Amino acid sequence: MRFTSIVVLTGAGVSAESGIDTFRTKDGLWSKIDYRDVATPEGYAANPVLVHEFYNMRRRKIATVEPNDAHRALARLERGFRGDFLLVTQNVDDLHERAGSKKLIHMHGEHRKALCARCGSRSPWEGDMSVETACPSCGAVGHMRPDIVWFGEMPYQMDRIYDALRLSDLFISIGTSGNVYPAAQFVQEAGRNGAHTIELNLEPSETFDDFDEAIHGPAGKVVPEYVDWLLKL
Ligand code: BJW
Repeated sequence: MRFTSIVVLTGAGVSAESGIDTFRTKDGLWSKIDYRDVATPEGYAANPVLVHEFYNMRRRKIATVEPNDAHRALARLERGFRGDFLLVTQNVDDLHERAGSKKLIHMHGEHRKALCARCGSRSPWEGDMSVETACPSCGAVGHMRPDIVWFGEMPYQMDRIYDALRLSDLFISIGTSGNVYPAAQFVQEAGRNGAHTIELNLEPSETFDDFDEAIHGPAGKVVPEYVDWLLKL
């Protein structure tokens, strides 16, 4: 293996073949609902009932789907690679961990966690949530929200992610349109520090020109093929 440190970034496209909606494709979530209503702090303040309904529906959905070959291939890469490895996902589903990934950061939060806006505690969460839900830590009612990073909020563990990007010699971006920052800038950060950068996506992303190399096709096909090739180097 000629690489010593790999960072993988995944987006909604890696879970598409498992049956999870993407955001910006023709039939994606943002074609059905205005993101300002459900994915901003202002939308939540204006209509928390709508926001809870939106996330309850999506939390129920992830319990009905399974990881696909792309998730499994990334877990295989983590197990088989001897250097430093970090998987950064923008996805809020749990399909990477269910496929076996362990060195993983959910930079945009997780469906299966709740955040108390009053005391700041995070709790594992399985069922529905409402404006009447009490915080398991402080007991306050009416302050529980999905532990999801909305527009205008700071994504999680950015220091750890940028440290890994700066040390990486291979950056792999999978199933993301490159529309949302700061994730859309990771390719530049890794490339500036000398990493080889590759995009694996159904189609050229918004940041396609920033990559050294690209393979376009469905993640369930191109990711296992690329991982097989990497592990044979
Ligand atoms: C397949 C496939 C198959 C389909 N196989 N591929 C400039 C600089 C910095 C920030 C900004 C900036 N300009 C504006 C901002 C602010 C804003 C932003 O980016 N706005 C843009 C709209 C312009 N960003 C923020 O507010 C973020 N916070 C922030 O910036 O804090 C300050 C900060 C600055 C600098 C450093 C550090 C901090 C927070 C962003 C929060 C995003 N939240 C969401 C919703 C919550 C999750 C949820 O409800 O589920 O996260 S938005 C949504 O987009 C979701 C996703 O994680 C995210 C990315 O989408 P993704 O994954 O790329 O999905 P799609 O649908 O766009 O693309 C899917 C791709 O897959 C497509 O290309 C398909 O072709 C492909 N595909 N099937 C392979 N089978």
